[in-house]
Amino acid sequence: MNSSIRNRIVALGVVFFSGIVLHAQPVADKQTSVTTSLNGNWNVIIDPTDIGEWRQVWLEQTPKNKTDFFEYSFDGGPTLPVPGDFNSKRCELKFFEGTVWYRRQFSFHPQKDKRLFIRFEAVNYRANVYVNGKKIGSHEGGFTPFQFEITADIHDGQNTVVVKVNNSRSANGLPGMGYDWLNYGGITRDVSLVETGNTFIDDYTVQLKKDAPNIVMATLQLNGAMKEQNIEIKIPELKISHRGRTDANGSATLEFKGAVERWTPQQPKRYQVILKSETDVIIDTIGFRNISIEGNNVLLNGKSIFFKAVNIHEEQPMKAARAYSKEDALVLLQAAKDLGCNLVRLAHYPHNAHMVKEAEKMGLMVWSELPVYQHIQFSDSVVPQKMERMLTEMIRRDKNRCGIVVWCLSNETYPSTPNRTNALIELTKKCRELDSSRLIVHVTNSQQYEGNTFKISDPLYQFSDIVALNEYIGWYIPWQGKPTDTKWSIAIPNKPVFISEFGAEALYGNNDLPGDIAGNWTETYQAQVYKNQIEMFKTVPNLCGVSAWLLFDYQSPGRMHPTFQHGYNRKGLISEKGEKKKAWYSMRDYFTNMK
Ligand code: GCB
Repeated sequence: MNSSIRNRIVALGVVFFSGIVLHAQPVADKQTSVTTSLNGNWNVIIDPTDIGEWRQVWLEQTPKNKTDFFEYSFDGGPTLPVPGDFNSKRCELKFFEGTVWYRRQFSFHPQKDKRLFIRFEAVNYRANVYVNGKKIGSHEGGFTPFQFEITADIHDGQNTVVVKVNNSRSANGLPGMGYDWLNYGGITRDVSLVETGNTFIDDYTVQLKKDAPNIVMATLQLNGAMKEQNIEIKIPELKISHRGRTDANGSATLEFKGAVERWTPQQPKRYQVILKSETDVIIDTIGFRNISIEGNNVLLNGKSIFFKAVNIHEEQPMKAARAYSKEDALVLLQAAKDLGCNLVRLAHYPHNAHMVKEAEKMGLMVWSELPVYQHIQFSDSVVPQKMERMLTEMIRRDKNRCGIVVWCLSNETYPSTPNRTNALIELTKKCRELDSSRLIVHVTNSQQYEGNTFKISDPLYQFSDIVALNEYIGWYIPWQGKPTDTKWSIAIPNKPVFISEFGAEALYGNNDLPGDIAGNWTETYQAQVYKNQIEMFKTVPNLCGVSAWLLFDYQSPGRMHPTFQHGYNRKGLISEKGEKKKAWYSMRDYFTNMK
């Protein structure tokens, strides 16, 4: 079920929930879905030895006889807020990687001819879900939504959901064992109950046909017994109303003319779109745009565009916590806007839906990425399956968000890892099958930099719409000549080139030590790296954009220098307290002085 919209039709009908009565008015007919939030404080059991599995804590047993006892209980223990990571909430969990059991009780009155789903916007990393003592399902992957139907498992009255959350790393996980950010675990995004009619609109796509400025393509998929229905798509502002009928599989594809004003960073125009079947109604806010490659250029709505970008981790720097809310999104995105950006690279996993929606509203293009990061065990047969599932979940959630212009499928994987290139080529094909309307990109760091020349020949670039590379010249690798004399030898010379990461570390306010020594972590050193990089950009053939690494300093336990890092990756242009470093000004000037 597509979430974005159902959240907009929240609180329709009357739902009794945890003693709270939510009043609601159906938008259209009575079968329209009703979403009830399960956010709030959940009881938890912290289980560092993973013994809760053996004790079957989801059964929530309590003594019946005088001689009975059970060595666990949710009652009387701590609570944790949902949504939210657990690491930032209790000091003993700061670096915890293991199991936490969450429990929520709620009261519910099922209605005849309705179906009920429990939906999680994200749980990092593994989730086993139990309703009223019965295992409903499990999910792996920390950054994409999932749901289970619980129509047959719900009671009239009091109900309980227990979720076993485990954020331990595993060699065949995505990401795998090693990554440069804090592994925030927990029920990190919203949880809701979604009540639908027997047959409902489960999925839909509304977008411009590739390369056509005024032809709208729409698909609609019903879920339920009444597969064949009359459907209608309306864009009231344009007085568009287009009718069709779903087939025996509950699917329909429509194509119609629409003189839409296209979405741009300057005018992020979006329209109310209404999708109706005989049993359901969806209302969404959708923008329309075309993104394509022509020769060495990236075109937005047929015009060449330069990506002025910054990388962002999903961390609220001032709270030192996983970002999850609209307010958190606005803090991060406004900072990107202030820097002069027109695109945000949401590194290195799909961020929450608020980030994507708010960026779109503000006129920021979005680069959305899978957590296929560095050390992935591509030769383990389960890894390609996990990649494909995460890809499907990422696209399904966000395919109607026109702000997303790039699906990035991997970051810095190594050509020498067994089965890497083959597995990523297959993933690229799958992505094109699911959505060929956006740019599909792989980021690599496999180039050689010798004698002031970059040599780029990763085989993956043949399958990527742009050549996207991370390079840290001036920081991890010293300059080997004047930045303006840099030479490029690119094995695939006819594609746009994007510098997806560059940068250096600096501790904000650290300006007294000599500024020409990397190990002093000064703002001056970082700013010089930026100035040199900006000079070097002039030498890059077919440059279609650059993305600084990164916006804010962020927590990364592997960054262990006690004076300068203290558990933070200090490559931020802004400190975790919101202070702008010298390099910020260089980058802002570069972006704002550009035509
Ligand atoms: C990279 C990675 C990024 C790291 C960054 C760094 O190349 O893509 O995740 O955090 O370098 O700071 O070293």
